[in-house]
Amino acid sequence: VVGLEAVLPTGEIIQCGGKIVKNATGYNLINLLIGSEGTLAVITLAILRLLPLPLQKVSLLILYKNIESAIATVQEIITHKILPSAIELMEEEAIRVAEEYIGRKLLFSNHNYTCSLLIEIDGNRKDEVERDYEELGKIALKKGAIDVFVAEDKFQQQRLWESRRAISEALKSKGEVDHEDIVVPRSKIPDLLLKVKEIEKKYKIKIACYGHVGDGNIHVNILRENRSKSEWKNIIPLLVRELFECTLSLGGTISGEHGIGLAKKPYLRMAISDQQVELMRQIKKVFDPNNILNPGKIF
Ligand code: LAC
Ligand code: ZN
Repeated sequence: VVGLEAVLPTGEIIQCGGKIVKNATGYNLINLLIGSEGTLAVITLAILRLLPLPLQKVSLLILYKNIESAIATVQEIITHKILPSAIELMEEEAIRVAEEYIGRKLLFSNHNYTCSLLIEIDGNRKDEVERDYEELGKIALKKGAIDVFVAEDKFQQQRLWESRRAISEALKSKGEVDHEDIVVPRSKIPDLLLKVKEIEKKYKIKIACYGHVGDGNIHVNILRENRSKSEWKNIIPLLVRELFECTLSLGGTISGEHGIGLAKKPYLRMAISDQQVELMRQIKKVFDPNNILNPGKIF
């Protein structure tokens, strides 16, 4: 985002940035507004810097018997100078629910697997993209993948990504879900997922993970299933706190992309200092002295 027009809660209209690719003029209000969850201003125009679409694109669906092999693959990719445009993790539970939701099986669903990686590689040269996905496939198999499916044509790629995109809605359709959005340094993903598995056992609760493992950002979905509402209400804060403590101790934080809103508000001070919260409160006051934009959110 290189430019914004925004209406302040006090009624003035401000312009930040513009059709320029560089800008170091004063504080970076663009990013402040982008990250403000609608609490500082109403954005009425955004100027985006567009990137040309890559000419070549390939998606790989890789199936694994255990999550450790999937994570080992991710680690190896990161150290191998291959730069996929996406590395997504999908646990079997999440895939199963998505398949049910869209009424169609994912490729390979007759295999016996517990998790998968969906990887996209793009570039402008076919030979380079091919070289990368062949190398990636080799890495995956070396790390214990059951099978690697390469989707070269658009239709197959769309089908794979459609399943991935359906997961969030599909999980919600199954009943109450507590949806977390934690992020850790990419090298800490194995520790984090081990902790999730430990929590799943400890609380005897079903947890389906999926998400942007290539960014260290995992969506942890805790499913209520048949548990009573009152038991659920007691368990969730304990469980979430334990998960967040681990996330923070690994150098991560409690939201990678969804924000704090109301749901994560009780946990904000686990992640940032009182001093920082106070600074943010002051910023909120300067922009919105009457507290009319998304009051009560974040803090
Ligand atoms: C996703 C949304 C929920 O990754 O962030 O599907
Ligand atoms: Zn996401």
